[in-house]
Amino acid sequence: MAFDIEMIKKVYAAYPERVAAARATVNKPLTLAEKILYTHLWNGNATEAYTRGGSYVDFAPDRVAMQDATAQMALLQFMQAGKDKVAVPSTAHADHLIQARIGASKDLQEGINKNNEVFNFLSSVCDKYGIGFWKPGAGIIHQVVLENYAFPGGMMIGTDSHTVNAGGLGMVAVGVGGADAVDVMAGMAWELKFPKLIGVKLTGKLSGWAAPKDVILKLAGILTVKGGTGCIVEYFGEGAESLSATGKGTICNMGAEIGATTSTFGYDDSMRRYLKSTDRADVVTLADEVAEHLTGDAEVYASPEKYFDQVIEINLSDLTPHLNGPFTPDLATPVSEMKEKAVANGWPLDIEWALIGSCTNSSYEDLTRAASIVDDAVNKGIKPRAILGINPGSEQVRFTAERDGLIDTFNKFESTKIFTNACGPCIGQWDRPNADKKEKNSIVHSFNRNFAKRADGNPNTHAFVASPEMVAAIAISGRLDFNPLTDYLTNDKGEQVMLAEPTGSELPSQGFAVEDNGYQAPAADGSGVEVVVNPDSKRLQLLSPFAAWDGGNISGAKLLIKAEGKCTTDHISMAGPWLQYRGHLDNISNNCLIGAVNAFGGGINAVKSQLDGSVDEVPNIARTYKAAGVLSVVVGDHNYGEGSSREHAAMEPRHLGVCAVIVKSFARIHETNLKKQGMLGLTFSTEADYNLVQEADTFNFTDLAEFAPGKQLSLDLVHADGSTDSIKLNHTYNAQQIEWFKAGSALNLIKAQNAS
Ligand code: MIC
Ligand code: SF4
Repeated sequence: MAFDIEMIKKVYAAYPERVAAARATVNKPLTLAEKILYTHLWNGNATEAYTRGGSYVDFAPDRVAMQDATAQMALLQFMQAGKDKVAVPSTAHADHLIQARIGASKDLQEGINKNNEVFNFLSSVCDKYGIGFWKPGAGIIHQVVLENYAFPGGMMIGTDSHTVNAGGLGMVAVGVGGADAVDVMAGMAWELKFPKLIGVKLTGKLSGWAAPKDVILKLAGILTVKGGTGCIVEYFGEGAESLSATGKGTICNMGAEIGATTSTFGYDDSMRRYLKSTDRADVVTLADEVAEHLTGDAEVYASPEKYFDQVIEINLSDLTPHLNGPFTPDLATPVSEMKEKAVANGWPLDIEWALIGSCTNSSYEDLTRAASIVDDAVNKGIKPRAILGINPGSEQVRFTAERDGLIDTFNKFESTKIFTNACGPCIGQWDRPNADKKEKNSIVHSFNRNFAKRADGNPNTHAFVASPEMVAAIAISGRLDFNPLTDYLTNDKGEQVMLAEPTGSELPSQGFAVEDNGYQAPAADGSGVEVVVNPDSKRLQLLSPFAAWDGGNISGAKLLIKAEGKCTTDHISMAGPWLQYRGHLDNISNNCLIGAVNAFGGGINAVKSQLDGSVDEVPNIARTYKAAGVLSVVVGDHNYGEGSSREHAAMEPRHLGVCAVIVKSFARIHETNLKKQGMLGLTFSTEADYNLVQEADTFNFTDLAEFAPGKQLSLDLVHADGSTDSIKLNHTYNAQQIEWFKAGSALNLIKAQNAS
């Protein structure tokens, strides 16, 4: 039986009337995304047709999910909101903090020992406020959500950008910062700009080496890391129906890498099969009653160009395996072209490590397809050249894979490492031998992100993203440019052999099994549960409110850093070793912007102080400004804040005295996070004004008192030689968000409202 079935019943019971109201209001056939959005309006039935990419709308998500690295900050904020219990079903998952080193059982125990304080904190906060807790080893948040909580036509938010994975079961699932989660858990509306809609028509059928991953690797190549910003991607067509639910999850998961708000698929038989096999036949029975509403209208899919803002068609029959990277997930290369491209670009061709796992590709089907390649190699007498590392997505997947002999198959390669059911190397939780030597090398993995330093902390590791079956093939060949469709390998008899095409099982033929899934239900009445935060802790710190705006023009603010080029959340607030400080704002602030490239000189983590001309690390300079009572400003390039949902990337600069972040363009979640924390997140009205910003600039806002929706702000850039450039800045703040700025943060406003 599914969790929270009563909630799901209620959602479906409201569907017919709400869809009818939406249809009457919008007055045209509806896409699936619109149906889900309009059935989840905070104010009930639709009374207004919203402008895509324009209207801010209040929604009522059905549930919330958080992972350990973001839940700490989300729950520290929730504890300040003055509520006894969460208002909607919510869960927290211990998955990001466990390091991959030796292998699953040792690593898990070490992870628990090392993070004991944080896990105890999460376990007790969850217990107190009615939140389900998935203990360390239970699995990666998005795999666990897909297996237990996702349901067609539902809406959820999660404090992780890959929450979008649940689109594989037909949800609108959106990654948000912790402050957004706090709103919903506190019983308030969740605000989102009504997204634009991209329709992706999938025709044909995958075959041979092509996998669901290749659909999104190809799409990322077409749309780039910003192409999906502010959009929901809706997949449809006969090709969509031919994909498994977990394959759909993979595609939706990496929608985060094109900046999409989320991605989704219509309810179909693959979802029925997956729901039944994960013990949720009850959800199928309910969903079937409203099945017509859980997919887009036939007219929409027949003439998509009339109903979507953009339509892309991909023929699955033509799709070939891809490798995306290095350093960015949208640099797509068909495997057949890798030889030439790698040589031309000087990418190292030898592969030492090949990693399968992460929330993107750690399903049972993924493991079976990768295992089939290993099995074939073993049968043909081929030994692997690289080490294969595997993180199963959940304990349920791992247990079933073990029962079905898949783990034994992987272990037929002596060097294979089976790591914990956790994020592991995907987020730098990997004690890779010799990574500190910083040698230039390539790795290949089935994850979603490959930003510099992400997996092993080495800036010279070139990481390439591929399907699990391609990762297995590359592990065997040890070559980045290996094309299994054309290339031969030499076996132990000296013969030239080719690897057979992958085969796999969508679902385990004997069903899933698990002994202990790692779930901890919260106390029925948590009022007696005490949550302790040791004041001397290095890892947890209760929050103190940020100061409210004083009503004046911000003036005399100094440039902290002008970041050049890609500046993702990994550059702003690195993960890996820093994950341990995610519950301690002051300590984690020591990683603020340490990965960003300084536009003046190209250095990393070295900026000049305007107080005394010294050059020091970014957080140190920020702290000296703060100590001197001087505000500071961060300037950035395009798609600033791409990647993670981590609100630390907004809270750290805020904590260190940065008042404004001015960039060419923002990634969605990060822009909202800045607003929530009471910062000014602004964009140059003329992109080239970025070039006017000089190293020793002082920033004077001149009309902040007139801060209003849709009205530009004016800024004087005073240069060191005394000259001034006056520029205009755009913003997307609505009236409510301006109140957050005025109050010092959205949380300050909630607290004030609760107190009154
Ligand atoms: C990631 O993949 O970058 C993370 C780690 O899962 C983040 C969340 C975080 O930083 O804790 C994400 O994607 O939101
Ligand atoms: Fe974890 Fe990686 Fe997925 Fe983020 S992308 S949730 S770090 S597995």
